Amino acid sequence: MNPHVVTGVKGRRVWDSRGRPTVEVEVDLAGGAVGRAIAPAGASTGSGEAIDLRDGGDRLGGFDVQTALGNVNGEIRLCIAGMDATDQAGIDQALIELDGTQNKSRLGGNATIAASMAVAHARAAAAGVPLWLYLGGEGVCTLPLPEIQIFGGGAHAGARIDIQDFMVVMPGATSFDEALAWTAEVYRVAGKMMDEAGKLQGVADEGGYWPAFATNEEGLELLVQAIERAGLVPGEQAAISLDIAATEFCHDGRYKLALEERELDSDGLGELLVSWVDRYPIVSIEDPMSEDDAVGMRRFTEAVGHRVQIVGDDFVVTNADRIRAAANEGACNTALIKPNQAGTLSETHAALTAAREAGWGAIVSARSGETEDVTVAHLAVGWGVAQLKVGSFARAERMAKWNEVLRIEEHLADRARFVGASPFASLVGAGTKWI
Ligand code: 2PG
Ligand code: MG
Repeated sequence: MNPHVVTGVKGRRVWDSRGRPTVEVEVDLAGGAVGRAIAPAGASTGSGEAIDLRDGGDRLGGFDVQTALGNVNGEIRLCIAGMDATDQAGIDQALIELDGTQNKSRLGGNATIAASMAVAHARAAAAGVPLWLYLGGEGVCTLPLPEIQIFGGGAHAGARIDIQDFMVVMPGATSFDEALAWTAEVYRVAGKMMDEAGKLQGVADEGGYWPAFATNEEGLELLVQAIERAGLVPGEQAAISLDIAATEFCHDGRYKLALEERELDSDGLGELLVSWVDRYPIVSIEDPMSEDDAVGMRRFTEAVGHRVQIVGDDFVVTNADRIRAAANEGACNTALIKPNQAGTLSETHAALTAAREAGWGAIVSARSGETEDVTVAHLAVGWGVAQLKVGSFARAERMAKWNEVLRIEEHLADRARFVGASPFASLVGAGTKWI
């Protein structure tokens, strides 16, 4: 018998970093190989994402996943049992057809992505190699630039500050290991500075500091100081990356910065962000405008897309068609790639391909609700994606991913190629030394 035939599919309820239920799927193959994967969950979600199917009601805050698990252990098991796990595209297509909706709302994107990723892990296990090596083959050698959160805000910190992610990247580092060590220092120093200033209120959803800033810009100032006090040169060794997650504070076309008691229109928000790009070493801005504000996104990209990476998250939701449409309109120049937004691995890869064909950059990303599952680290390396975003530099669900890439870098040894500043190579005039 073909050892790659799926013989077992089991869904179980496990728990994520917010203490909420989530879906784990285990797939058995005839030859004895087993693959396992867990669905993550977002907090600031785009309306076009695959649906994270929850039971509703009062129990567990309505977050239980018994319906999704029932789908895994029922229909999904019946559908993919007997299929060949080496045919990921065929299995994913079967899941898409079985679901039959545009957004996986019937089976649940959480059920389908966990099943799809578990299949991939099972076939890699059958080949006796880790997933990254299975996906990329022996030629794989690229280690991504980590994008690491220092302060958390928005939906990840009770909307205490409006901007969601204040992150750092280390384009001046020469290895993934060095990028992490530099980030560790910035994270430590920033925490100390916040504590001394009486501005530290614990950690947010993704492990970044939960700040008590008076303005959003204070986060940028503190970040630059922390980079300097960590002994790094801002704009040369280290730079800033922001996820504005603007959908979260956009109401009826107006952007409400609650912290500063200011309300801006699309142009006003654009001008504010451009003024930050002018004054701080920012290389990347994600979701600068709301998911509905295509005009704002296009105008902002037109204004500074040559100076900073403009990342679509809610705006393109890891969807190949949306990425193509955005690219045609000149909105964004980089796609955030989150497997659970798509709902299957094949659709995730199709989104990545669409981004590459459009000449865009790409960032593989985890979600704010995470677990010990490290699939995204394997996807970033295996698919040769130049950037990886998994939250901050604390909490095991984040560190598990960073540590996994370290192991891969060690395995690759002399063959390892850290991307460094190359994701920003085409940007000009951002006031940073390497571009
Ligand atoms: C994002 C992610 C990760 P969430 O907006 O990019 O920071 O958050 O998973 O809540 O969508
Ligand atoms: Mg985002």
